[in-house]
Amino acid sequence: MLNRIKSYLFLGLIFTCVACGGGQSNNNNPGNSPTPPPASPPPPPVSDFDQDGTADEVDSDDDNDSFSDGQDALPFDANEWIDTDGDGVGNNTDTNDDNDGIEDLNDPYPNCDDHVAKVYRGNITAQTLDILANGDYCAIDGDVIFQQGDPINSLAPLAKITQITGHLTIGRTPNLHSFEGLNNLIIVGKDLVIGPFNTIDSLDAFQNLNLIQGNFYIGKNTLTNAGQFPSLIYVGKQLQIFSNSNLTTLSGFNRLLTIGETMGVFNNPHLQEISGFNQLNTFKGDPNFLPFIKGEVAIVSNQQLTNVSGFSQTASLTRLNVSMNRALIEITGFTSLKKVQNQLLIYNNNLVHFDGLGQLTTVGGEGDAGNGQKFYFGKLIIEENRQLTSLAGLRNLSYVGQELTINENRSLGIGTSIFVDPLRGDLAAGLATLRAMPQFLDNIVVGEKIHLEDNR
Ligand SMILES: [Ca+2]
Ligand SMILES: [Ca+2]
Ligand SMILES: [Ca+2]
Ligand SMILES: [Ca+2]
Repeated sequence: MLNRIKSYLFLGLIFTCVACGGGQSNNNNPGNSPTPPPASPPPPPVSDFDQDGTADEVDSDDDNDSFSDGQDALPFDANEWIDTDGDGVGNNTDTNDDNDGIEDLNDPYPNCDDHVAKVYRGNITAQTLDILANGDYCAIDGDVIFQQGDPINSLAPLAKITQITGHLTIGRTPNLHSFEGLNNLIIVGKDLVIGPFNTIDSLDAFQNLNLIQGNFYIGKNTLTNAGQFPSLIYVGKQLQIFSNSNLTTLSGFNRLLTIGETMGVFNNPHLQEISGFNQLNTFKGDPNFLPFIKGEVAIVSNQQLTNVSGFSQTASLTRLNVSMNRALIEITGFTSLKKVQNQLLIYNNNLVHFDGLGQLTTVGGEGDAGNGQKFYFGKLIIEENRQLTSLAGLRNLSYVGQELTINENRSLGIGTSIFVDPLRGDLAAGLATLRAMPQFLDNIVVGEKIHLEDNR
């Protein structure tokens, strides 16, 4: 190959000379015009695995799965990033992550091969943390709790821990400046509580956290972004993000599939944007409490929040509550939401529109109360959104079980008032009026109560 390159260079030199005038006499000899130089060899094709326009050679995340190549066990497989046993099969595909002979489903410590390392049995506190540094442990059967002024300054002794069966609580530890040390944590068996903190500004160390079987609370911290959690697929109970004074962005959580109970984002005074949560499609709920199953998203009192986007796969919820976000001008997310079982409440925001909800067809339902009587449940309440000019977010709404209230949205331009409740009004007449209004579908059905007033 080298010789061929040399010969191209040689030929190139000759033809350069001809072109630059050294062969001037040849101009008088049209029969001796120079032959064109051979085409230079085509450049080797540039490999761009994830087709993001950045060549692999300079792309820091070749498969664009949000795990940088250095952190990614399988940097050319967007579905895999951890390979606990290093057998070349990523944990999401591998049915025995630690290759200990026990399948993951039957393995109480699926990422901890007890032939190689041990399970520490007992609770870990600031006083006992050093035990981990001196033993070869990969899991903790107990709680890990650092709080109330514990003097710890490093979580490095936890660096090999993949699983904590109990609670993990870290807050009020004034000497701790990083969560580095939790980088291999994959499973928390009970609650994960992060905060209060004013010494830590990144949650990046939780990059491999996959399952939280209890509640997940991020509260009273000075973080600017409480998002990311690129591995997290499951939160067994609640996810609550609250009172984080510097939080401006809540993004990420894009592999989160399931929240067992409710999700709340409230009292984050500088939060401007909520996005992400784009795989979240299941709120596990509790079949014993039908129809009031759990499964609520509440976004409340975030004073600088301007948009809620994301949640693009959430098809049904028990409750959606977007209230008292005084800067919130639009809801562009929830674009797959078809049904709200118990209550859709959009109250006292600065909303101009909530067009993202345009797939919503149903709020609530009805049941048989006996004696041929029905009972109705489910409320849609859109109230005191003083800048609201459009109800286009309700363009596919066809059914509200119990109550439809659209009230005191003073830029909405609906002059008509209707007040029908089960005791006072004529529901059929109210519905006829409602259906005749241009903003509503002609066939909307409301089971019990209609309240439209003061939407000037
Ligand atoms: Ca690329
Ligand atoms: Ca990657
Ligand atoms: Ca593996
Ligand atoms: Ca195993």
